This record gives sequence, C-alpha cells and structure tokens, in this order.
Amino acid sequence: MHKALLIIDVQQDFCPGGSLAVNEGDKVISGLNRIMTAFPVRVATRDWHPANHVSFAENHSGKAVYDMVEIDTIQQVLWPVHCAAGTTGADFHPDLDNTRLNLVLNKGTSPRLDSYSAFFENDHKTSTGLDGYFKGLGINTLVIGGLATDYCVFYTVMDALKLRYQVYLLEDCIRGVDVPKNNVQTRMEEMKRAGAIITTSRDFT
Ligand code: VGL
Ligand code: ZN
Repeated sequence: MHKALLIIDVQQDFCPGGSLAVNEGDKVISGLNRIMTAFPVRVATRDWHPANHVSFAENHSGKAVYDMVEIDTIQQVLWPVHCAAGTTGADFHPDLDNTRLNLVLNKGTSPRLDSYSAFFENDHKTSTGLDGYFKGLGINTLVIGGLATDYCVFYTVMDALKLRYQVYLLEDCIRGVDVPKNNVQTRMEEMKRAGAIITTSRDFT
C-alpha cells in the first residue's frame, strides 16, 4: 500500500472568522498535524480564486450568496468572496503544519470555471494534474481530510474513487458547510455508497 495524505482547503476563510467560515472548521487541524509524519507523501490543496471569479456572488449583478446560476451549462453556487489569491483569507490556517507538505496545489484559478475537486475542475474534464503526480509516485491509497465535507472534500473523494484510488476519509478531520440543509449527511452517504472507507486520525497514529 503506497499511501498519501491529502488535505483539502484548510484555509483561513473556511475557519472561524473567515468569509466562508465552516462551523468548527479549525477543529480538523490537530488530527491532521498529528498524523502527517505517518505518510511519506503529504499534499495540501488551496482554493485560490482570481478577484473576478465566477463563484463570487458580488460578480453577478442582482444575485445573492447561495443563489444558483448556470455558466457554460454548469450549475454554479454563488458564495461570498473567499480565498482570493494572495490574500490572508487564502492562507493556510496558521496552526496547520505546512512545513511538512510535499506539494501545495492551487485550484479554482480559472475565472469562469470553479474547481471543488482536487483532481478535476467543475466541468469534470479539465485536469489539475494531481492524478499524474500521485500515479507518478506509485500512490494507490489516499487518506483525505479538510474542508468542506459537502463541497471540496466530497468532489475530491468521488473523483479519487473514479480514478481507482483506495480512499479513506478521516471523519474527525472534516467539517461541512451544510448548505442546503442536511447536505453533509447526504454527501457522507453518497461517499460511503461509492466506496469511501470512513476512518479517524487515531487509526494512523
Ligand atoms: C469550498 C465552497 C466554495 C470548499 C470552496 O473548499 O469546500 N466550498 N469554494
Ligand atoms: Zn471556492
């Protein structure tokens, strides 16, 4: 088993005090820090949007946060401005031990196309290159945690399963937006049904 730890979007804007704060978002950090050295390969993604990004409600006149729009046939949820490239909100949470990361992958960098998954942008076709990185290192097993359970973690897990990785989801190291209501529960069930193995950070220490 050649395994890697994949940490999704543990950034200031998704933690308490941030512009798209996930409830208890910072609670994912201690478990992730604790298990990092149990993995030979550690990768973290960052949501990293240009100021004119399609997912920002303020870039659509007459629209509000959480409204849906259709852009180039893709359904897009509108969010508050978050993780604007180079801003403090886009930084990793200061408690995350980013000194041990082998690779930091920025995603969501195209103005007109969002990217929830670490593997493919939201057209489900445009690759981020991450699959090639893992395959190049002979990685076949991914242990995944981070933010947010029902968006970037969910799409990353589903793509990882489609790409034939064995996927372990760290239940104590994920937190969700839960929009719409009960989305976290729905998405957790979908991930399990698709083959994700639910585990906790204690299994890796
Ligand atoms: C995310 C909403 C918008 C996430 C990113 O990291 O889950 N959610 N952009
Ligand atoms: Zn985003």
